[in-house]
Amino acid sequence: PENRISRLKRLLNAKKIVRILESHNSLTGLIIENLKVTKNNLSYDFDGMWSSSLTDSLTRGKPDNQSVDYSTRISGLNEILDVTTKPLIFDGDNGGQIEHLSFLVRSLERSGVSAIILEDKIGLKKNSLFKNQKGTKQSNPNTFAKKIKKICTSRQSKDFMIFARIESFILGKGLTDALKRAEIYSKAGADGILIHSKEKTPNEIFSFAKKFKKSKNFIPLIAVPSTYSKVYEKDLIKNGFKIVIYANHLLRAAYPAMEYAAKKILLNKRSYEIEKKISSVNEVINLIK
Ligand code: SPV
Ligand code: MG
Repeated sequence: PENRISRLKRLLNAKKIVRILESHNSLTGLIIENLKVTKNNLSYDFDGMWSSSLTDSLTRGKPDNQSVDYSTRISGLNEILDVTTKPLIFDGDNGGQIEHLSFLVRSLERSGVSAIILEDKIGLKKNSLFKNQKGTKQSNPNTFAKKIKKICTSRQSKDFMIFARIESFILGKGLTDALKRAEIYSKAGADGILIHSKEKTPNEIFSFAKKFKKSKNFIPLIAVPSTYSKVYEKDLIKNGFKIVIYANHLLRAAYPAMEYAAKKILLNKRSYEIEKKISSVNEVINLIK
């Protein structure tokens, strides 16, 4: 676990951008672990995994509102960690009660998780990508800063990181509010800032980055380009981002493919028609040696 925890910090120091992909089970973890592509004689792979509250909930048929508790999520991620070596970033939602945080951090560190991301929202959790954010409330920044401090004092490993996720843009609060929070969270000890957005373009997160880069409290920035998916990593790098998280793509790939196969079998009353679109039995039985 110690080696894996430190690996993310080492990657942050060594790479222009750290590329993270969502993993919701061991098989998806293995894709991230093993996949390499070559383009123009250069080889590319993913640097690590994102344990997403959204896909962890959906795979269990539950909404992304903390119906799936931390124990269940940690037992799932331990299965992923059993068969992989790359670092994992944990989506901690809002962290729950401050009094419970040190136990969460202990469990994550014991498993070898490299970082937790906490979002500055309060009350019943609702996924940030929903259009309607009515009833969603943002925490008082100083109250949220106490959670950051709590994690800093609870962690055993100096390399376990806490990233603060700012939801100001999601809730329509704007740039000034986001920047004020970034200063407070950075001073509280956050190792990085996830500036979240559900716009179609990265304009608002780039305007945030431009201003925050000038601050003496600047810390590395994290982007989650789920809605602004046209953005290239090179543009994120240019704007000061150090981590990109592709937060839900393996689940979004798997679900329509599985539903399509099920539909084909139902329509044809046999499985022959789907054979060419799916892995052969031979491929599947040899997938894990
Ligand atoms: C998740 O993947 O669970 C996230 C990112 O928190 S988002 O779905 O954009 O809220
Ligand atoms: Mg989440």
